[in-house]
Amino acid sequence: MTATSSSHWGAFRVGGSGPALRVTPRPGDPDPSPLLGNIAAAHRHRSRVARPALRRHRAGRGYDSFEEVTWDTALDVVAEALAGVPDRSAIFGGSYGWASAGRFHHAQSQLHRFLALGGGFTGSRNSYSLGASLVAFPHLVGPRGAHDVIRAGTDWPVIAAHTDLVVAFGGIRTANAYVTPGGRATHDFRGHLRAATARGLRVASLSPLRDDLSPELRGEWLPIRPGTDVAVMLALIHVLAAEGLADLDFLRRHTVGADRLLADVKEKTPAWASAESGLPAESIVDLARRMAAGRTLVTVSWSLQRAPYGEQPLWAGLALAAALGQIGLPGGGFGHGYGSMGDVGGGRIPYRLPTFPQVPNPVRDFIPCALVADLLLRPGEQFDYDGRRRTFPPVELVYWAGGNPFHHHQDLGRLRRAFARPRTVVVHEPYWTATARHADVVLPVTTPLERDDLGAGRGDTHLIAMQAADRPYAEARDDYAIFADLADRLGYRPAFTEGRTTREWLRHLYEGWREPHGLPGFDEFWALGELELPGRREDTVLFAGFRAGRPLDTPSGRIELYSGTVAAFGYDDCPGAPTYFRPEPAPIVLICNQPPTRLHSQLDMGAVSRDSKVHGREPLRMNPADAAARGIRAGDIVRVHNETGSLLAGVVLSGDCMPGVAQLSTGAWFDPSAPDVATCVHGNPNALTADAGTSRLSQGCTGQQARVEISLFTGPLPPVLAYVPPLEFP
Ligand SMILES: Nc1nc2c(c(=O)[nH]1)N[C@H]1C(S)=C(S)[C@@H](COP(=O)(O)OP(=O)(O)OC[C@H]3O[C@@H](n4cnc5c(=O)[nH]c(N)nc54)[C@H](O)[C@@H]3O)O[C@H]1N2
Ligand SMILES: Nc1nc2c(c(=O)[nH]1)N[C@H]1C(S)=C(S)[C@@H](COP(=O)(O)OP(=O)(O)OC[C@H]3O[C@@H](n4cnc5c(=O)[nH]c(N)nc54)[C@H](O)[C@@H]3O)O[C@H]1N2
Ligand SMILES: [Mo]
Repeated sequence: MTATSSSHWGAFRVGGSGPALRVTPRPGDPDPSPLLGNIAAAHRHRSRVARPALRRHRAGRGYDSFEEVTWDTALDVVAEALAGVPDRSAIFGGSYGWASAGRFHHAQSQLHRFLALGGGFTGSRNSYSLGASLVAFPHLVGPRGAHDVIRAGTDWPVIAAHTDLVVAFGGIRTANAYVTPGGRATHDFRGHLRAATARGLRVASLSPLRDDLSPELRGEWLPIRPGTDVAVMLALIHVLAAEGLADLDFLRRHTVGADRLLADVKEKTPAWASAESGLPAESIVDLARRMAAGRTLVTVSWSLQRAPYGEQPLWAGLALAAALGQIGLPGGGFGHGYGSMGDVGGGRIPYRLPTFPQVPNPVRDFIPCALVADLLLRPGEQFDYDGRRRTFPPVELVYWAGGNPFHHHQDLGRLRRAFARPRTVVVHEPYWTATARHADVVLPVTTPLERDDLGAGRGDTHLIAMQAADRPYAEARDDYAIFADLADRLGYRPAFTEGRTTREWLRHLYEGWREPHGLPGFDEFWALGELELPGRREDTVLFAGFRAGRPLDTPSGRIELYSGTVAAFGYDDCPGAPTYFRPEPAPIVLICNQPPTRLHSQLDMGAVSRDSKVHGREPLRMNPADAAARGIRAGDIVRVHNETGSLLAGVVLSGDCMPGVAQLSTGAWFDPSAPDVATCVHGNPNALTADAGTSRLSQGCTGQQARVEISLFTGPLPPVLAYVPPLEFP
């Protein structure tokens, strides 16, 4: 029997079961993701959580082993712990993370509904992906404009048809575009790139890594030191202004703050930007001229804002596009995140997809998500965020379902100290992740292969019937079933379930949604396995309406190249206009980007991810000259270290890294089992990233870069214990 299913990296078919489970791509997908190769080996991997488990209280969270208990015992413990926190703001249920594809079983939605109906919880806002963008853009282009920039940018077919030159700060990475939250049935990204290239599109990729430019694209790599993009952007505006190539009419009619900007860039010469960025001054002058000579799109990848002062490259990039005057023209102007995610420029469906309903959270306290360690370490203290001072509530109970903070957060040593604080930590997980190891109660949950669901992502082509392909592993249960039983113990099961089983919910969500679209009934859909989403559009031109005269919802109605609102906040780390902050010097800047071999930390034990490791450690790429200067050769194990922490990784030499830059993707399972050797012996870069926000404006994640030294490691190599369930430890 074959089942249809889906993941954040695409839809697929499943045959067989248990260790013999086989995954094949969805037949209609022209370019399926290589990440499908991780699924089979992970399905029944030993790192699955088999039964509910309680921590044996000995050395402290993250150091202890666990004891398996019955579901009744575990649920009693969790219900009692929840009932023991009458002040609901002391329950932190932000639970940031991607969980799995599937519109009903989405773990955060399940948790948030459960906690909100029980009286509320302290939540979290924004994302690690777009921490600065989600707060800054509403000031620059208004809330509606921000939504458009982030969620409804110019579509790829429009770019393919109109754009001559893409100036891509942070490049356009193929590996990232396979991924879309909720999934994508048809990976058309590389097809669009090939069509655009065939029509003549060229790309200038400004990035520390050569292979940030997809091989389907033609153009050049302009190596740039991390964190210096704003200097180059301002110098490009300098050249446009000095050579009479800036569109002064556009600036006057559609922006505020242009006079100030033009005065400010007088000093920002190409020679100055060259000294900052390492890019030759002639390249900057030449690029500015080429930008003005045709239809040009300035794009800033999401990675640029996941760094200190991450608001600035957004603002300066927008200013550069404004100076060119092509904002609102087909294929010209500004873009954000091309090559960051598959749904950017990837079309839209002009209606909502079926979604598990939420209820309002009675608690008003929240944090921007990347302040989680501060929340736990600094109760009662204040923090700045978007023009307000707020207070961290005291937290007694942390509830996480569908995320892995011991993958995603910075300075994991500090996070360990933070997780030692609350009275209770509850985690739902299919796998024994580092986060599960830092819990008191671990509840084993199913994967999408073990339950029915509906699958589709933003701008998707199809709705997928995600059909259970195998029995749940051991005693694993759905998040939904767990919360239903907890709600029962706490006296609100009917409110949580509305009397529906999972199958009844799926039917209910689907039937309530499909009718206006003239789609078949649930049983027919389920038997078909998928259906095409009607009315899909791929013709969006960002800010076309604005150019035609519709004001933005900023205070001025225009693009704010100077924001009086932001200026009035008085933040020295985010003033009222785009500002260059010189990055701290470092022997090596470590780029901690997204892994091409998996999604974040998910299925790190899968075949594609495991095959990439060097002596079982995460591969670290570095420039041959930097390696030679340190006596390091390909295949060596190195110790990467700074004042925050250290890790072991396996070396790959590559001229694709510019000198002074190394690259180590996120997501190797955090393994602090040999602390005398390194904070993480497996190669999770968050062992040594700094836990600091982008600025007081957004407090976004800055994990994309770390400043490190790299040394040859010659000691005895400790084993990687990250996948060994912590049940048998002494
Ligand atoms: N240094 C550095 N750090 C970064 C970044 C960076 O650029 N550099 N990027 C950041 C970004 S953009 C992001 S989005 C984050 C990602 O961080 P996360 O989203 O936290 O990472 P995932 O590995 O996807 O974690 C999802 C977890 O949910 C579990 N899970 C899957 N399905 C289910 C389910 O149905 N129920 C439950 N209960 N659990 C489930 C998985 O096993 C996995 O452990 O990382 C951030 N961290
Ligand atoms: N395969 C795969 N795809 C994914 C994910 C995954 O885990 N795996 N995660 C998804 C998620 S949640 C997100 S948010 C997106 C993230 O999308 P992005 O944030 O755009 O992706 P990254 O791969 O982190 O970074 C892209 C590139 O930016 C470059 N870069 C870093 N710092 C600088 C800088 O200062 N200046 C310049 N010019 N370039 C810089 C790096 O060379 C890096 O390779 O990816 C998504 N796609
Ligand atoms: Mo992300």
